[in-house]
Amino acid sequence: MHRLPHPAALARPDSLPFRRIRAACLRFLAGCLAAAATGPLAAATLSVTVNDAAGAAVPEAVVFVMPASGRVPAGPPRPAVVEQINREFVPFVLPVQVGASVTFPNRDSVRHHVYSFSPARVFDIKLYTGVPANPVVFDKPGPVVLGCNIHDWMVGFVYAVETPWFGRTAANGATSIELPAGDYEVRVWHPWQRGDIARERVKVDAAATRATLRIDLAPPASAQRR
Ligand SMILES: [Cu+2]
Repeated sequence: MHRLPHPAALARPDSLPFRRIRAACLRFLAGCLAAAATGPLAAATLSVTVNDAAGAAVPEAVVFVMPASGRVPAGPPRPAVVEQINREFVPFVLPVQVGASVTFPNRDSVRHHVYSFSPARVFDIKLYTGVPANPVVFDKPGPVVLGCNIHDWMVGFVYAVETPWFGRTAANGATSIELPAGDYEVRVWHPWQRGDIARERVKVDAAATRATLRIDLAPPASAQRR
């Protein structure tokens, strides 16, 4: 037999109705705090499109964003991977934050010998299959050209940037970067670009912000990838 709670029970702090009301109030307060957070440091999305001089989409461009304040948040860079698949580097271009570890797993049945002579990072992973024991740490900013001693046509790039906010353009020339609202300079790097890095100042607000940058490309004669 069910009994209704005595009216006095409703007023007790540990009664079920009271706990429900308290929980609803706490949810409301949490919502208010979240709404108050949409100030200058709210998360925002910056969508960047990269075109060439003829207006065509440029895939595999590195887009990175430097804060006008010069301050980037502390924290460990994300580790990354450059695979070797069908005797090619995948991805062709990899952006990383300075200090990031990159592993170079060989997914082929043949051996590769990955190396770089670039000033930003000289290294050499001698003939290997599978996953090398030690990652390579990219501790200086700038471009690093990857090659393979066995397969002359294999070429790839790691580009180390001094910011955690970066992306690589997809086939449509676009990438999106999540970052706090604020003032930034957007920069674009591509291995085939002519001239200096493309730059543009943008103000990113809580709504989606868009920027389109144009770069001049000069693909090398050997750009025909296998
Ligand atoms: Cu190789």
